[in-house]
Amino acid sequence: MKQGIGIIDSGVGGLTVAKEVIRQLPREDIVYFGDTARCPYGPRPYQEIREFSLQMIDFLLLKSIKALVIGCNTAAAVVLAEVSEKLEIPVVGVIDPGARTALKETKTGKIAVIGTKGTIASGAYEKALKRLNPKANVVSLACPTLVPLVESGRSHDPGGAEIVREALAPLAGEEFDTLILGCTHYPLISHFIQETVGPDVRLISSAEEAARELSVVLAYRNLLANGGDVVDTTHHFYTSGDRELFSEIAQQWLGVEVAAERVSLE
Ligand code: I24
Ligand code: DGL
Repeated sequence: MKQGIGIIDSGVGGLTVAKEVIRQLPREDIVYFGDTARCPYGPRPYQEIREFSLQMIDFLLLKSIKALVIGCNTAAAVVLAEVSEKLEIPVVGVIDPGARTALKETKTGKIAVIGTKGTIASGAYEKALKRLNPKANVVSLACPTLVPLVESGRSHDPGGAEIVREALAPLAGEEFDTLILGCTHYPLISHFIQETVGPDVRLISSAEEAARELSVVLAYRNLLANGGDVVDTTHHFYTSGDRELFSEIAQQWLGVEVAAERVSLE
C-alpha cells in the first residue's frame, strides 16, 4: 500500500503547507489532520499546545504515514524536537527550513520573525537561527490580530491593510532585510505585509520552505513516491470540527475535491 505524508495543523491554516506539498511533490498522497475544534493554538498555554499536537500525531500514526510534517508553526515550535527524537519516520517542521533560507538570503544579517503568541514566546525561531549562525541578528514579534484577520475572510478587504500596518508597527526602525512569515496564515496576507515593510524586504514563506525540505528528506531516505507518467493520488483529510466547513475551505484553497471526515480527539 502507498504510504502518505502526514500533515498536522491546528485547523485549516496548514492547508497552505498541504498546497505547497502538492505543488512540489505531486505524486505524494497526503493525510491531513486539522484540529479546527480547538483552533486557534496561538494563544494557548505551552502544555496545551504540546498535548493537542501529540494527540493529532498519535492519530496520524495509525494511518500508515512515511513522513510527518508539523504544518502549524505554533505546534512545531513546541513539539518538533521531542517528536523527531521519538519517531522513526522523518519529521519536518515549519520552523528550521524558513530559518535556513532566511540566513541564506539575508545580506545585512538582520532577520525579523512574525508569528502567533505561542510561537514567539517559545523562542523557537531565535534558537533555530542562532544554532545555525550564532551571529544572526533577530527581532521577533507576536501578531495576534493576523490569524483572526485571515479567518474572518478579510484577507482582501482594503481595511486589512490597516490591521497589518498596526500589527507590524513595533518593527518600524528595525533595519531587517528578511522577514520570516512564521505562521500558516500569513501567506494569505503577504500582499499587505510586503506593502507595509516595503519592496526591499524579502518575505520567507514557511510552507514553501518546509515542502522543499520534505522533498530533500524523502529523496535522501529513498522514500519518494515514484511511477511512470501517471500522477495518481488520494488525499485524506480529517478534522475535529465541522466536516463540511472544512471541506469547503480545503476544496476552494487546494482546487481538488475534498470530503473530510470528522474525528474527535477528546
Ligand atoms: N480562511 C481561514 N479560516 C477560516 C477562511 C475561513 N473562513 C473563510 N476563509 N475559518 O483560514 C476558520 C474557522 N473555520 C474553519 C473551518 O471549520 C469551521 C471554522 C485561512 C485558510 C488557509 C488555507 C477564507 C478562505 C477560504 C478558502 C481559502 C482561503 C481563504 F474560505 F482565505
Ligand atoms: N496554525 C497556527 C500557526 O501557524 C495559526 C493558527 C493558530 O493559532 O492555531 O501558528
